[in-house]
Amino acid sequence: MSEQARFPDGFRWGAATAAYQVEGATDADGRAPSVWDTFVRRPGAVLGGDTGDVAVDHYHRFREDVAIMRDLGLTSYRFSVSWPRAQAPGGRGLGFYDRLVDALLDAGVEPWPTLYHWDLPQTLEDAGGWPERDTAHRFADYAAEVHAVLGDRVRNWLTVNEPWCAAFLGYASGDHAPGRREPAAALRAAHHLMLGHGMAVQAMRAQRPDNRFGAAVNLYAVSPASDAEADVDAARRVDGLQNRFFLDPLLLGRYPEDVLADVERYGFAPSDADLATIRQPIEHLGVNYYSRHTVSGDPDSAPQAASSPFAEHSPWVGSEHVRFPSTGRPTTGMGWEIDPSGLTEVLVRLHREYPAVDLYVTENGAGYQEEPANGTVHDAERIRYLDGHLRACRDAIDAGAPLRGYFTWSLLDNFEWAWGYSRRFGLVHVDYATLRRAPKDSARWYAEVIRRGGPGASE
Ligand code: PNW
Repeated sequence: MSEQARFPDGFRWGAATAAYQVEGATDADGRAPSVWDTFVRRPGAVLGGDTGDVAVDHYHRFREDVAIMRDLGLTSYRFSVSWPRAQAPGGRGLGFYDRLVDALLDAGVEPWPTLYHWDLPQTLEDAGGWPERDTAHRFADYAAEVHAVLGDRVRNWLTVNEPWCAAFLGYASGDHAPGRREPAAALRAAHHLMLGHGMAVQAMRAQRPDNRFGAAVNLYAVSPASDAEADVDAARRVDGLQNRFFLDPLLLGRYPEDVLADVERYGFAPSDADLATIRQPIEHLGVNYYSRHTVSGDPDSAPQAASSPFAEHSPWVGSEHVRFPSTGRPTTGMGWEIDPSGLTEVLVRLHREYPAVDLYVTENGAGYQEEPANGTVHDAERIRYLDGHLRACRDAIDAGAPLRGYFTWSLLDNFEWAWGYSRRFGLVHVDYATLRRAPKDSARWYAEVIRRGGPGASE
């Protein structure tokens, strides 16, 4: 590929996972069930009836996994804390994260916890879940409990992961847990996820003002399928609900007027006091980027399957007629179109249109159905995907975006939500029968990128 793209000194090189996707040990420590433990048992919710009961057993194998990170030369590891595990009786579950953090620090890997990666305690869902305001208060209490234990050793924190997915796949399309299909409730869920973020940052900052806080949002580049008015308006709506509905409250303290108008019939009425809480000063924003949305306003154009193998109900609350026609670009094994230039676009937009915060790509990667050949996964397609997106990061830095680090999704193959174990995102292959880990070609390639400070000339 093209010439060498070196990154600034101090740039963080990481990989990411999430608790329910990797830990397993769902009964250990007196951990109570989360909404995902419940959802995976609903017939037809997850491909193949897969569950996270064992996942890749990271709970028992974390020392081996930390050694892999050290061998790859990762400087940072993004993981999530399971809320029901952390709140297990007697603080036993928090002990796991305490040991994990110490193991990471011993290996010279900076811990980057995310407090909410979709595993709401089932008891809170039974009380109404994220559409209820009380859940935001409970989240802030939980955040303070975790931060009180780990905040002395962990400097960088992320509150919620991808509130768009948690709200609109969880409560509108029903593709993710808790599998509800209630558009008005989904809007309240989105609001309370962001309110929970703001309250959690307040609570943690009160404990340790010097730590660094932020949220991770999933952003897309968005373009209309044509310059027809219906397509341009559909792109505005998708950009509105996917990107600006989260960025504007978090960073500007207001909801976008056009989106409020799009969702008017659902009676969404956030208060100014809540918006002030949501817009806490934050030090960083995590950007999860996978693809570009090309959008059509023509309800007869072909829909592009996105959120689950079963996707039938729209997550696009207030804009249910939007469609995602294929542009013919190559796709990953998820059917998601590959477009690195969209990552540059997203990062540069944040730099130009929003107040300055440090930016981190907190997820970026490619999922495939793949198996080893003679013991190794030769994942040239993943390497090409990652190389292209790292060069896109470099372009964004050249354009002035304050990008400080990059976490690939994922360190290990793992439980891919509604897709079960059928799609693999790892740099490291996991044999699900034996749980044996084996680095793919992409793991060796990434280690070399880190060693050289950027993707090389000789790809
Ligand atoms: C993100 N969609 O999930 C998550 O943060 C990860 O846990 C996940 O494994 C990764 O991306 C790959 O999927 C998403 O349908 C799941 O729009 C679904 C969608 C987007 C992100």
